[in-house]
Amino acid sequence: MPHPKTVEEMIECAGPIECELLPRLIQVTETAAIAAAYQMGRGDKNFADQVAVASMRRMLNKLDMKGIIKIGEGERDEAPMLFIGEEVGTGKGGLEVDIAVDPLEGTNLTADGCPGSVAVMAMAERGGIFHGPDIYMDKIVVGPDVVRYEQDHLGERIDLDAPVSHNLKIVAKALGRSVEELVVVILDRPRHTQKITEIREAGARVRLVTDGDLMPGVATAIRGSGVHVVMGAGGSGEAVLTAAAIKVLGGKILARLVLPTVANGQTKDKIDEEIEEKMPRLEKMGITLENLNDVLDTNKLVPGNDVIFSATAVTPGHFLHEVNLFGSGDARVHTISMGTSGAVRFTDSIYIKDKQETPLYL
Ligand code: VTB
Ligand code: MG
Ligand code: MG
Repeated sequence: MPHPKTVEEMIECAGPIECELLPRLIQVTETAAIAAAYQMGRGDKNFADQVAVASMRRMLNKLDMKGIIKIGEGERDEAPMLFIGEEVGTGKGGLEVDIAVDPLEGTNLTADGCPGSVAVMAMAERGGIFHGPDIYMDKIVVGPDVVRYEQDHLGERIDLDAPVSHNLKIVAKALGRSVEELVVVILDRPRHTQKITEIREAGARVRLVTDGDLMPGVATAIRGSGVHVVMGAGGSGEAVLTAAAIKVLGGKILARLVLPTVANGQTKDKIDEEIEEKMPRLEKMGITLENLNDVLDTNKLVPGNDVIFSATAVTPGHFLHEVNLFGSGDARVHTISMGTSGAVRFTDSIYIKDKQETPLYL
């Protein structure tokens, strides 16, 4: 797409999904986040998830589109709703969209009242979102400065298979700082012990998170968020959702599917068992033992040209405020949303039913 010269031209560039569905998408993540926020700190992660899923599904089914869930809550038999393959929307209008959802990313974080949970979703035209299995993806996520640096310095590239120190040196140079000044976010899991050691030995600082490596990935593309790189194996759905935002914001994600038994260092027997159990299903999605290890870049994860993304915080995030509840269901919510045209919005929405009862606060 040629670079538009003015904001007016930019708005003209927006595709039909961005024009028609982005304003609605914001409401979908907002309402799911509000539903989840009522369950914050109650120690019941499944119920918190359930109310977010139900809310998201109700809202999605009001939208004029033919939507198919490509990244969802799991397979039809294990997930009662928003399962992979579920059709959503009224079916009216001409829009055929692929959808990636994580109605409550960070269920434990919500149940414990800890920072980092969001309701999040992306859409693109049919075929625009990677249709992959719900296993892990190992990944590295960096912001747009790194992409520009790579373009200007041929041969210096982020590489999923390169030593951690190689990648961190490139990020440091791209950001005009030293490796010691970088912050790398990674899930605190035994499977990452080696990688965490390598990051520390390379000199960078580590921010371990108990859950939620999706929004830190988005944060790499936002200066001032305090996150420069995300590494490690997390959910594949989370990686695809990260890719949707990163595609719009101009950063870069490299990812590779990993079987949970492999990621978590199980014995060969356990790995073989998982291969036998999972491969038939994966092969239906075009994933074989030969291509399982391929590196997928941003465009492979989200090939769409009319991509939209929205995430509303439930609990406080790196750059979003938590949901505030005040007075019989009234709420204030903070969302980041964006579309391929390049329009990125931070919306601070206040829903008040009775203006006499609930005054507006700054
Ligand atoms: C990952 C991560 C997510 O859950 O999927 C994680 O990407 C589950 O990992 O952000 P484990 O199987 O190691 O627990 C999240 O942290 C939250 O959905
Ligand atoms: Mg989920
Ligand atoms: Mg999740």
